[in-house]
Amino acid sequence: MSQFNFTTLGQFIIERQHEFPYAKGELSRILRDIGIAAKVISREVNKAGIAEIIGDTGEVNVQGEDVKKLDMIGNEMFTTTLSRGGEVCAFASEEEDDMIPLKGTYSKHGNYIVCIDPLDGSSNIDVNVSIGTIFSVYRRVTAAGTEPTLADVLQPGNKLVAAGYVIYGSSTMLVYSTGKGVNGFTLDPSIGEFCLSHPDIQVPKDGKIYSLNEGNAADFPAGVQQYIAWCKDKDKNTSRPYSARYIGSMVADLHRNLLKGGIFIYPPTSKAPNGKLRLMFECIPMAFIVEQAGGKAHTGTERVLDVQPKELHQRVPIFIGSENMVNKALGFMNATS
Ligand code: AHM
Ligand code: MG
Repeated sequence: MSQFNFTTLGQFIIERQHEFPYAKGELSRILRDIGIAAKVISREVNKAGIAEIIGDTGEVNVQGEDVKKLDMIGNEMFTTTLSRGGEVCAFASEEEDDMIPLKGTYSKHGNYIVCIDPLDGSSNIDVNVSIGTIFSVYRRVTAAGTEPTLADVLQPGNKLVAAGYVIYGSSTMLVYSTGKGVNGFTLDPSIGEFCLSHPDIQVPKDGKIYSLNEGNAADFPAGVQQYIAWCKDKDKNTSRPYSARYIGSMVADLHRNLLKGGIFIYPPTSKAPNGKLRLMFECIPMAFIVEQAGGKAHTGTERVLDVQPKELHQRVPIFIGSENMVNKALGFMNATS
């Protein structure tokens, strides 16, 4: 490919607008705004060490302003950007207890809801390891022009109109889907644009990587313990033993598995029967992306995208990634339940 022959995220969104469920340009503008917010967060992530924005809040900088943690910066960036547009009437964030009706001039008339985990993998922020942003977009169910309610947000994943993530890794990438496959864009810092680098991502049906926090194995259900033992068994025919890879950032672990094939599990544990990860902010959007790429995402009892959310910060266990690997793990779960 010539160095001048590239497609930016903005160009791609416009080219694909006709594929959107409601092709009025509103969703295109939301995706564009998310792309802009992601660039600003990427800049902040890159200078985190020198700008003293890791560590706790409550500090005051030399200008007398509060020093904000990166996750709060991410949160504010999205609220501000999405309020300005007028397509989004409400915003829900892993960083906020409640849903936030947006207060922009036109927000009430917006048809869309955006859910965000502004900076996922928080334990990795301070140690320069990959982190991410996860987003999802729903169409509101209450009438435009009225005050949005929790019913607008608490929709199952099978009602999503778009979802994606941004990974702040060795490069910054934005990966998203509007329900017509998955495409990945790499931020070219020299021109400040996300450029199409991974068109039509397909997750391999099989893989050789398993990712889970094995330190908690004693608290895992018998099915997960047996599946891990199976992953470690030697068998040339099935390329075992598999490799264990666990970054501790869901976005980074899943991004790798999406490209190379693999399974990511955050299982129920005896201490946390619903696992750790949030349905609305982490599991649903990532399940949407993985399914759109030909993979599978399950809670152990049902398809993640079919779970009817009951509360904003609900948690669910998750088995997600290459279809055959997820089926194998679920087989162990079923055999022991
Ligand atoms: P966070 O939202 O506080 O960052 O937590 C979510 C993260 C995921 O990115 C990651 O997969 C998981 O927590 C790791 O949890 P654990 O440290 O229990 O393995
Ligand atoms: Mg998170």
